[in-house]
Amino acid sequence: MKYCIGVDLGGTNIAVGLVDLDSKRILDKVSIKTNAPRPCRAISQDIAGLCRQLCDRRGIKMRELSWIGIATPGVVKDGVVVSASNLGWTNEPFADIARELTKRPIFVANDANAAAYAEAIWGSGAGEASLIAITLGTGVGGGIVVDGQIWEGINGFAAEIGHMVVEAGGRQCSCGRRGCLEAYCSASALVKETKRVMNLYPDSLMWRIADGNIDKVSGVTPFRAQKEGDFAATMVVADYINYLAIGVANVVNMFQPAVVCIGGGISGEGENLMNPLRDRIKRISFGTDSSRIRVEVAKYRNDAGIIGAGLLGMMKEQKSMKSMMELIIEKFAVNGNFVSAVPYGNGHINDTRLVRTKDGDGEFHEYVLQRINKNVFREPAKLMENYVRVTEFLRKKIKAAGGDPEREAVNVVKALDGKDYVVDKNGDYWRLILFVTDSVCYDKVERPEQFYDSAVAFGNFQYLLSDYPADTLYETIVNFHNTPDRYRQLMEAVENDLSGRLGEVSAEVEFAKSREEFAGTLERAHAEGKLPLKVTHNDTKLNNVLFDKDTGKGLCVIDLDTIMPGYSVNDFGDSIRFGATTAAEDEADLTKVNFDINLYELYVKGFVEGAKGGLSDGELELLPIGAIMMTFECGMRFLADYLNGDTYFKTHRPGQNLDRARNQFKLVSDMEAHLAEMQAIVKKYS
Ligand code: GN1
Ligand code: MG
Repeated sequence: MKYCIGVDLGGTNIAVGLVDLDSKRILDKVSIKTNAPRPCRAISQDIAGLCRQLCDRRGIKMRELSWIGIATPGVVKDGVVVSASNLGWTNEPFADIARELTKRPIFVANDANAAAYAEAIWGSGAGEASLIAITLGTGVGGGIVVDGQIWEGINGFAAEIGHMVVEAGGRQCSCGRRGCLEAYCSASALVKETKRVMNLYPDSLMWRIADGNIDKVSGVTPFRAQKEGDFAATMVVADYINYLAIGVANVVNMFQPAVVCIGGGISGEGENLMNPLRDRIKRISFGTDSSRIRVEVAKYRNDAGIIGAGLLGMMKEQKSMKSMMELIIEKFAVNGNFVSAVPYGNGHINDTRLVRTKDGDGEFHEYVLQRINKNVFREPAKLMENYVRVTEFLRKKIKAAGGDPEREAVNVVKALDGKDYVVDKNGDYWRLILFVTDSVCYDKVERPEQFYDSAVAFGNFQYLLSDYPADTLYETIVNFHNTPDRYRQLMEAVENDLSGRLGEVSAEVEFAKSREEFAGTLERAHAEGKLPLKVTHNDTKLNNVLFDKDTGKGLCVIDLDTIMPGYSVNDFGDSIRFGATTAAEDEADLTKVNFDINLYELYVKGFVEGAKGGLSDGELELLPIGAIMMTFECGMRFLADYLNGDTYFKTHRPGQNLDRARNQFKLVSDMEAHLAEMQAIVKKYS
């Protein structure tokens, strides 16, 4: 285990968290009042005391801490707080004092910069070479991280993005100048502008939302009224987004960062804010290729300070991401030299990049590079052994059947040392596969035939593997689709309530509890001999099938990490939960989420055909239950992850796992109501 401590020192509270650097989580935290102004030594003593308290509580020694990182308000340069008006400090050698009191390596940074660092390393910019964070709070904060390093500027007070002028001679800013982004886009500016407009529009819905009391206006007020179509609110929001877009576009034009991350209270508006913002930025930024720059909601909210501070010790280890990619690609037997690596696909687990190389003749070659998530797959070397054996097996069968193994199977590129992967200096495993040229994958069914094709592909995949020696397969995730065990894990998450979110999800927890008995249906059928274990894929989402760009036909099944002994009906079911629906997996508006029985029927037809008679009567009968089971299980997994603080599935916005869970549970209810029809459809095709 690798631990460190992150300290979020604020004008009001000192929050201290014990961070587990392996599982990327805060294990425990404490906080006390700052009682500023107080001398740096007094505050440092409190911090040292809190660190000891946390270590004691978790039974670890202070000297086991890799380091302590501190996020503080004010200007920081080389561990010295040059000035911090909130704390009443000037030129305090904070790092030296804290080091003396804790005997641990100390790193100090400005709080906005630390929050940006949290996003850059573990948040929305993880794995990217550069990130710029903009925090929309009481003020507008900023942070720039390039190649794993915070840009502090020569005086230590970069990056005051909030004090970039977006309107010459515009609104008065608290800094004494006019027209700063902060005067338009901070939460306080938004509230002030909302009130001004409300006074001009006494009929505006915003009055009702604020209970007729102007003092009750918050940053949420105009956004809520705008959603209802209120005219005055629509103006306020459009204005707000316009100025924010100008600010972001300026940043994008200057830096071209891989990610711009928007945090702070207002970012809680989520896609309601982000979609129009992205549109506007696209329209007003320079040049044509800003499309690769991701504008995302921050992953961390209240914990950004603790996590960012905790990660400060990694600054030394973090080298340029690009050169890191280059170093990894050089170790594989690729054609030519590294050109680029850009994020690719929408997987929730591994980090995936599309890599281009260029050979001596100037020809480009494309590959897919993946960092295997060690948190999820405990033994990547064994996983890769499965992966290569299965792909070799499939290639032979495809060739024998007259197919094209280059395009219809996954092709692993070996490392120069003969291994099937490269291990980097952090101990992370990387694998490289050939990119299937002219192929695409889909996150949502766009044409019904696609779904049918994917069914044939997954059915056939099972058929091809039906004589694969199952006992030689290493189990990459134990109890992966053991639904009763997933239920148990959810109850454990409920019990621990690590993130303090239990209060929000009581309805969902009840939903799961009332289906505890159901959760064991497939295990019971297996015990009764009705449902055999087979070699299955176990992650049969539509976006795990590649389609031919030209013909539109299903080409190749990908994402082979979870090939293990399992139930055929679960492979069927996982596809249904993801594809036979009218909305994306994380659609938050449940009125848009409905089970689509026509798509279900198409899938049944394709899957049964693809399996070429390989499904027994018992399996066929249980297909509809498999669909409900996988949807229910996946919902429980999302819910458990939400309760655990979003440590398993990647998230791109706050509350995403909860939305995913609710979405899946909505589908479960729909399917339960259609069970008889679902069964009749299976009969029709068997
Ligand atoms: C994960 O890696 P990806 O995105 O294909 C998960 C599946 C879930 C799915 C939910 C190893 O799949 O089990 O069903 O997210 N994979 C693993 O979308 O946990
Ligand atoms: Mg995938």
